[in-house]
Amino acid sequence: MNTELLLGDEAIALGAIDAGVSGVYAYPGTPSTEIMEYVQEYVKNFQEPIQASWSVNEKTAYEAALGMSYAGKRAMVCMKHVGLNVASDAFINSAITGVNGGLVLVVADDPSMHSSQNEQDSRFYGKFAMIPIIEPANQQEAYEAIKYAFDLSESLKLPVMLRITTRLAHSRSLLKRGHQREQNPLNPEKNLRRFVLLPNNARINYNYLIEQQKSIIEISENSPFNKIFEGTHLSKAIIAFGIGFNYVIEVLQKYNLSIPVLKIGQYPLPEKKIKMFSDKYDSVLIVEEGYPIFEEILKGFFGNDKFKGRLDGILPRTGELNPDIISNALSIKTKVYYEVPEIVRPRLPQLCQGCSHRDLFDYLKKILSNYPNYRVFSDIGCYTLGALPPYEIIHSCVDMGASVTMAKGAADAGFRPAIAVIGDSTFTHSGITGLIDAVNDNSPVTIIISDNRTTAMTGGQKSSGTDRIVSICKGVGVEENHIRKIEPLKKNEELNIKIITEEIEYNGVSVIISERECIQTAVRKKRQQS
Ligand SMILES: Cc1ncc(C[n+]2csc(CCOP(=O)(O)OP(=O)(O)O)c2C)c(N)n1
Repeated sequence: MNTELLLGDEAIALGAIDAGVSGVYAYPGTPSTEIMEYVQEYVKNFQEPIQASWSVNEKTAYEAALGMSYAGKRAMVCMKHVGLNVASDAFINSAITGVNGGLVLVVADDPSMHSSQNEQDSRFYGKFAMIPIIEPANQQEAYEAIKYAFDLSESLKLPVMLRITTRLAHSRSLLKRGHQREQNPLNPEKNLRRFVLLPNNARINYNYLIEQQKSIIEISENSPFNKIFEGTHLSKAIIAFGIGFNYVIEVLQKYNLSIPVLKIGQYPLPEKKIKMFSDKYDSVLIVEEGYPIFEEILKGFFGNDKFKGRLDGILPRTGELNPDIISNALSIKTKVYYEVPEIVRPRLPQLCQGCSHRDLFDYLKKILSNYPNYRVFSDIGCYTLGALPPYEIIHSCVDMGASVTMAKGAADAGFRPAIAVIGDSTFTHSGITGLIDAVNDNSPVTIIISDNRTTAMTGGQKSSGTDRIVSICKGVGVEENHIRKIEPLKKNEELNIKIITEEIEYNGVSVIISERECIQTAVRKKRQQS
């Protein structure tokens, strides 16, 4: 057995490789990105026959994994929590079709919104789809949970979700590596109707999924991830979920407390185990990283006040937990280890010096000062920082792709000029369909694709449309003479302002592609060459 020092994300990647995965599909998103990066590096270094490619978005990633599972092989699909909103159609329906080869969905939630628009809790989705969820408490468990999840998926013929959060994804720990097993052979689904969700088949499958629930709960009752840790306290106990267990154990050990703990790492909830455990105590602290989903269920409609947690303010309602928060909930006054000096104040993030988005925003600021009451719809990527000083030139960031369609909606309302700013990766992720809507209605919109030839925000992964953005726009029907390319450099300012102004004045769909390589990627490439 080897020992490795790995991030939670890397532990998952290695877990999948060792579990005999044949395909890993993903779209980048913090804090899940390093899973695919590790697999790709491993495949490159060890020539493993594993398909490991970035998909154009989370839905295509999920569907590719489902196709691989249909063919009988094991597939893993990885995304951040909001990515599951994009993949949710495929995800929910895959619980109705079921799977063939093991299919594991890894979804990384971001409580406290370190790099996200919200802190939604993916366990809701798992419950919604009625499939098992595994929530590891540490890196070793994450590594082992992947094999367990593949086996569970293959025995139940259902997708299995593995839910992690930022702190586990992005912290390192030593772990013991097991053996690498063989991949599955090709063995396509034999039941030719199972994956055809026509109403007649879907009803049969759905009823079967409902029937399976009893046995899925029974598996949870006996799961190695759901375990009681005895303690001597007679009236107080803790139920700790996922990484919450890590925080709880740290506090109990540090302060030498002997409070009984029920650790939950597999859902649906093991109802009998929870009842048997909590019946013995007057007060049970519920430690969930994320929404108080199960606290609410345990409290019940009339609010059983034995269960305490985020809903009654013992723990904060929002944001990430940590050992200090748990200590306070257990009425332990914790020491502040360090004072943050006055000089250290949070600073707003900034675009890099030399970033191509900067020049574009300089142009837009100059052009739009001529339009009273202007608004610019935008999207998610480095360019979102254009909402902050010194630019303050963009006015929306909702979900990937929304810039194009929101600009269209505003144009439909009569708002002029209706401008969208979107990055190249976001454009191929989910901007293209909105552009087709705009073309179909000949909406007066100006779509500016700020193409830095990479997915910069998440660390510079390959962008699906590089070198093909013009042909994509042509292909979806934008008139050729209203697809304009500019190179955002100081020396081109006059020409670029003229081009952008012409297209803003045009009463139809126009696309401006502002193309210059991300400064970080350019520097990295240069370093590799020297
Ligand atoms: C549905 C969803 N998936 C993934 C992400 C993570 N994410 C944020 S921005 C972004 C893409 C950024 O690339 P691009 O649009 O090319 O802009 P750049 O950062 O390169 O300027 C990604 C993958 C997200 N916020 N939402």
